[in-house]
Parts: sequence; C-alpha cells; structure tokens
Amino acid sequence: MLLSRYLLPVMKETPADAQIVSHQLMLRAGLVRQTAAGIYAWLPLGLRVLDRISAIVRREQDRAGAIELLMPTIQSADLWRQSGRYDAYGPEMLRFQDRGQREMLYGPTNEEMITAIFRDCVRSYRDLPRTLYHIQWKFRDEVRPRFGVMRGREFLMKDAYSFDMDEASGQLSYYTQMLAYLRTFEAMGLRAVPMRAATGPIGGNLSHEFIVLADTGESEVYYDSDYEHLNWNQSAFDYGNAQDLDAFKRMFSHMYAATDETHDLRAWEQVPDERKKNGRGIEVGHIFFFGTKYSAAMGMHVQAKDGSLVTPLMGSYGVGVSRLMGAIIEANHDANGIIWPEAVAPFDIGLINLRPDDAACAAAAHDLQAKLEAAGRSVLHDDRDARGGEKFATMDLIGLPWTVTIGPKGVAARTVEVKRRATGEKQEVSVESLVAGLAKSDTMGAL
Ligand code: P5A
Repeated sequence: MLLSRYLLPVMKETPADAQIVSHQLMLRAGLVRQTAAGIYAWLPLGLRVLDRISAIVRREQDRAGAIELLMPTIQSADLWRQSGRYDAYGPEMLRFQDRGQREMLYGPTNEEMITAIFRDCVRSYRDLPRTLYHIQWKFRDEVRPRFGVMRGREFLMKDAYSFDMDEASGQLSYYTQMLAYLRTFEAMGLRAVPMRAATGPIGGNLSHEFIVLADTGESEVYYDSDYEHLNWNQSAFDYGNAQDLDAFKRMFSHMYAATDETHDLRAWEQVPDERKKNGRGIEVGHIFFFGTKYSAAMGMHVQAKDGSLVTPLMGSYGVGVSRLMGAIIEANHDANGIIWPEAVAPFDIGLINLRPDDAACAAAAHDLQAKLEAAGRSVLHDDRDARGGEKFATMDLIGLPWTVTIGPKGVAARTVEVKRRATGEKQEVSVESLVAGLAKSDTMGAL
C-alpha cells in the first residue's frame, strides 16, 4: 500500500475531548472518527485492525467447535415480548417503528433471536449440543458513552450461544468457551483473567468476566499471579479434555480472580499469599450460563432419546471486538504512540523512503515493497514527499511492528535500516538477507 494514495489522517496534537490514552491514540493515528456520540466510523487503518481482531476471535471460536452464522442488527419487538425482556430492558434499547408502524429495535444482544431460530430448526436430541456464534454490530444507548470505542453506543461484539440437553453438558459448553476466550486474548498479546461476575440483565448464576490487565482499566481485580505466566495454547490445556467436565474444572480450579478480596472468599483462600496480586483491568468479554431462562420462556422443546420433551439449557458468550482495540492500545503503547502486537497490527511493515524524489531510492523502495509483499508481508510504503522526521513520527504513532528505511546511502550499499517498534532496536541489514530471512520465517524477529 502506498501511503501517498491512502487515507491516513494523523494528528500531532492530543484531542482535548479524549480522556484516556487509547482513545487519544486511536484518533491521532487515524484509526477512527467519531460521527455522533458513541458512534464511530472505522477509517482504513482501523478497519484493518478490527478485521484482524475478528479473525482471531473467529479462528478460536471455530477451533472450539462453535459454528458461525449471521443474524441481523434489526429485530422485532415481538421477539423480545416472548422472553419478557422488551419492557425489562429499559432506555438502553434503541426502539423505533417501520413504515407499517411495527415496533422494531436495534439489537443490543441476540439471546431471543437465536433461541427462536434454534427452536424453529431443531426437534431432536441428535441436534444438540450446539454452539452458534456471530460477529455483528450492536447498539446500546449508554447513558454515558465514553473512552471512545471502549464504551460506544454502536459496537462490534462476538456473541455465541450454546444449547445443551443437560446441566453437565451445558457446563462443558461453558468451560469450552472459557478456554477459547483465554486463547483468543492470549493470541492478541493480552493477559486476561476470568473473574466470577454478576449476571445483570442477561440472567443465570454462573458467569465470568474477562479482564485485560492494564493500569488505566476501570475495574479493580484481585487475581492469582499464575495468570501472568500461563500459556493457554500449551497441550496441557486441550479441548480433548472437554470430554470430561472434571478435567476441565481442574484446569481452572487452582486459579481465582475476584472484584475484591472478600468476593468468592473460599476460593481465594486457596491461593498462596505470594501469588495474590491486585491491579486494574478492562472487561473485554463476559460469559453466562443461564439454563432454561430463554428456552422455557420461548417454548423451546426437543425430543430426548427416551421420547420425552426436554427444554434445552443455554449459555451466552460475548467478546467486545471493537472494545478490544482500545484495550490492546491501553496495554501496548509508549510516549510516541501505539505498539501493535504483531498478531493484530494493521500492516506488518512500514517502509520509509527518505528520498522519493531520487530515482534510485524510489526504484529500490518500490522493488523492496514488491519483494516483501511477495514474501507474504503487508507493507505500508511511505512514498510521500515529506521530511524524514515526519515519516518516522508517523510510523511510531501508528505503531507498525517493523519499520524499514531506505535512503541514498543504503541504496548505494544495498542495505536498509530495520527498526523494531517494541524495543526501538535498529539494525543495518542487506536487502538480500532481509528478503531471504522473511521468506524462511514467520516473524521478523528471526532477523
Ligand atoms: C453475552 C453475549 C452480553 O451481551 N449476550 C450475548 C451477553 N454480555 S455483555 O457483557 O453485556 O457484553 C459482552 C461484551 O461486549 C462488550 N461491550 C461493549 N463494548 C463497547 N461498548 C459498549 N457499550 C459495550 N457493552 C458491552 C464488553 O466487552 C462485554 O464484555
């Protein structure tokens, strides 16, 4: 991608209306633009990150056996009257009428809709268990939308819904999603702790919030320091264990996290003092097991093996996809800008040509861009007619993992400077070794 033909409206000044660093950086780095209170347009660079976050969420959902579908954003009030939540939901729900005066709403969540779909599609125990998910925009008319995409009114959520024949199977679905969440956040370079939580308007009595540790977070969290060191992708944690609920529970049982030291005290007492930590964090996910709350209210039955009719048990599982972008930035930035983890960066490499007016430099830069792209790397090539200092500052602000700089001296020697954003380390390398190294390895870190 040539920056001279891209849309990247970066700002030098910190916008006065943005209170937290992630919101400031998202505006300054040209990721989003506010179009109304709590509503944002995703600019090209921001959309690339949002797509990469969604892709990781999708990959981990698929790996955990969940099945993707897509439900609409607009729902009918009648659907919500079936569960009794139409009146209960209150002013957070955006309600309106269509031209036939039918009452409609912009979905804040999809428990009712998925229950109706599943109820109408499925008759037999053979069709259960199932977990279905989608990644779709939601609207909640929050009283105080703030902190940019962290608490928006329109926001992107991954919401999954599980249907099971009995309690044990339902809990298995719940813990399967719990593991999928820990893997999802880890894959984005985040440390997240699952914390027992209240269920609010979703319902049920088994619920966890996932809190990303960040000093600027809104929630206080007391947690077991083991969470900082775990690798949820190691084989000790495996969906194979999911055949056995006890094995699954053991996987999580020695670690606890809570909103305060007294909450879930019995559990917390099992954590040795030296592992007890507290800090701040951001809620990026929330999972619920609420049994028959919606399936019973909406008249859903499936036939069991013995011919009897059973009301399936359900859970719902949310990830704040757009909020995650804010959380990732809160956890990964410095005074100069964002430091994207490689897994979600909008481009892998920023390529700076210091002298686009010089024919040899321009030819070398275009040639290197083509070679890097052929090796499977995404490249944002700053070919603009601008000062070097401005180009470096832009790259630091937008936080691409690697910057490769081409200038007249290097062109003569066939070398480039490679800088790693996370550490600031710089290295002179030959163009050949850069390209050969990239062809061999997944990460530039191998250089
Ligand atoms: C779970 C999936 C639910 O809605 N129903 C479907 C359940 N849970 S939740 O906790 O209310 O939301 C899930 C996640 O969505 C994010 N989120 C938000 N992100 C940005 N702006 C908002 N206003 C907002 N509200 C919720 C959070 O990450 C939350 O964990």
